[in-house]
Amino acid sequence: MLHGKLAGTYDEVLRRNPGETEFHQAVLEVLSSLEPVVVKHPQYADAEIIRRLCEPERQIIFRVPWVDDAGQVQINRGFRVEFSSALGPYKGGLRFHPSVYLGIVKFLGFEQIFKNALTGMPIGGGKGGSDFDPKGRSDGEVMRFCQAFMTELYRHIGEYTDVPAGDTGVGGREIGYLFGQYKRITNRYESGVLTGKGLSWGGSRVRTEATGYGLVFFVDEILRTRQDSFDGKRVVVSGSGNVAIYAVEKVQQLGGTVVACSDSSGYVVDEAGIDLALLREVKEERRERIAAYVEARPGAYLVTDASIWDVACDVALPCATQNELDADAATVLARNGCTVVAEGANMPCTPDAIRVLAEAGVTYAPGKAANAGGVATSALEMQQNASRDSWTFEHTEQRLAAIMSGIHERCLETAEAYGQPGDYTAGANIAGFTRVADAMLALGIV
Ligand code: NDP
Ligand code: 2IT
Repeated sequence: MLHGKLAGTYDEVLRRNPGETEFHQAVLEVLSSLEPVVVKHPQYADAEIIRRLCEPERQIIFRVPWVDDAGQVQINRGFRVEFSSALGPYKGGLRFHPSVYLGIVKFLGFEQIFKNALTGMPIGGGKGGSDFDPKGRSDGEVMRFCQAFMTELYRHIGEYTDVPAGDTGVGGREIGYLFGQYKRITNRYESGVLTGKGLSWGGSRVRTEATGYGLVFFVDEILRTRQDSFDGKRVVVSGSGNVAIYAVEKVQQLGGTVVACSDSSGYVVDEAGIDLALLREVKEERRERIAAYVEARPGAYLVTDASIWDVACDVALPCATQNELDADAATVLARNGCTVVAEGANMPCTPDAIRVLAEAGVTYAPGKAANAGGVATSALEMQQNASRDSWTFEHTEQRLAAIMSGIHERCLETAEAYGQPGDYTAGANIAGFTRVADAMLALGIV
C-alpha cells in the first residue's frame, strides 16, 4: 500500500497512461520501496524527482514498412522510449515480439533506469522494439525488417545519445543488420552506437553470455551468504533463449544440474541434466521448437499442458518473459523445497508470487539486480569501443563477476541501511533510485 505523495504519484501514472498494465506494475513495484527514502530525503520530493522519473524524457513511435518474401507489403510499429539520461546516454535493449506495445516498452524502460543505475556505470535508461514477429521469418525478411526499423531509428540514437542492444527476439544477427544499416545511412563507423555486436566488428567478449552468467554469479553470492554453493543443486531455468542458455552453462560450470528448460510451446525435463550442446544446436543454430531437443535426447520428455514450476528444484531461474511465474507457481516451488528464485527475465514474477515467496521464506532476487550483467557488459563494450580496445574473455568475465558481486553487496547494504535487512527488492530499488535521484538533483530541473 502506498501512502501520501507516493499514492498520488501512482494515481497520476494510472491516469496518464491508461491501459499500460505492465508499466503500472513496474512503477508500483519501485514506488512500494520508496517510502523510507522520501522520509529520509525530503529534497527528492521537493524537486519532484519521482514524478519526473515516471514520465519518459522522450517517446518515439514510428511506422516500419517492409516487403516480405512473397512481395507483400508489411507494416509494423516501432518504439523507442528514452526514459532517463541523468546518468549517461539512454541504454537498453530492443525487443521484437508480437506482444510489444507502448506499455511493454515503458515497463522495460522504467526498470532499465534503476537497473543501469545499480550497476554503478555511466548509463541512462531506455528501451525499444517492435510488434514484428521474427518466428517463421526468413533471414532475408529479418534483414529487410531490421533495415526498415533502423531507417527511422538512426536519427534518434548515437554513442553519446542513445545506445540500443538486444532483448527478446533481437540477438547477434539482428544487431548486425541494424548496425549495417546505421553505418550505411550515416556513413560513420560509430561502434559505440549499438552493443551486442559481433566480435570481428566491435563487439565485446562475454556480452553474449553476460546476462545468464551474471544471473548465476548473483545467485552464487546469495548462496555464499549461507555458506552454500551451486554444487549438487537442482535448478530449473525457464526459456531457452539468450539468457536461459548461458544461465544453464554457468550453473553447470559451478556444479549444479539444470533439470528443465522451456520455450513458449512447452517445457522439457531431463533428469540427467540438460545437454547444453544439443540445446544450443536446436535453439541457436536450427532455431527450432523445444520439442526437437526431446527427439534427439533419450530419457528427456516434453510437457505442454503444465507449468515448468511444477518441476521440483532448489533454485528457480525464470528467464523467459514477464509475469510467467504467478502465485500458484510460487506456492508449488516453495512446497517443493526451492530456496532461491532469481529473475533472469524482466519482471517474470507477478506481485502475488513475490508475496508468496516472501511469506514462505524463499529468497527472491529481482531482475533489476540479478539480470544486470547483460547491460553492465554492454557498458564494458562501450568502454572498449571508446578506447578502440578489445579485452580477453577472462578479463571481461572477471569484470562481470566483480560487477555482480558489487551489485549484490550494494543491495544488502542498502536494505540494511533502510531497515529491511536481507530484502533484495528494497535494496535494489532504493540503491538504484538514490543514484539517479542524486544526479537529477545536481542537474537541476531538466
Ligand atoms: P530470447 O528471444 O533469446 O529468448 C526468449 C525465450 O523466452 C525463448 O525461449 C522464448 O520462447 C521464451 N519466451 C518468450 N516469450 C514467451 C512467452 N510469452 N511465453 C513463454 N515463453 C516465452 O530473449 P532473451 O533470452 O534475450 O530474453 C529473455 C528475458 O530476459 C526477457 O524478459 C528479457 O527482457 C530479459 N533480459 C534479457 C537480456 C539480454 O541481454 N538479452 C538482459 C536482461 C534481461 P519462444 O522462442 O517460444 O518465444
Ligand atoms: O533488459 C536488459 O537489461 C537488456 N535487454 C540488455 C540491455 C543492454 O543495453 O545491453
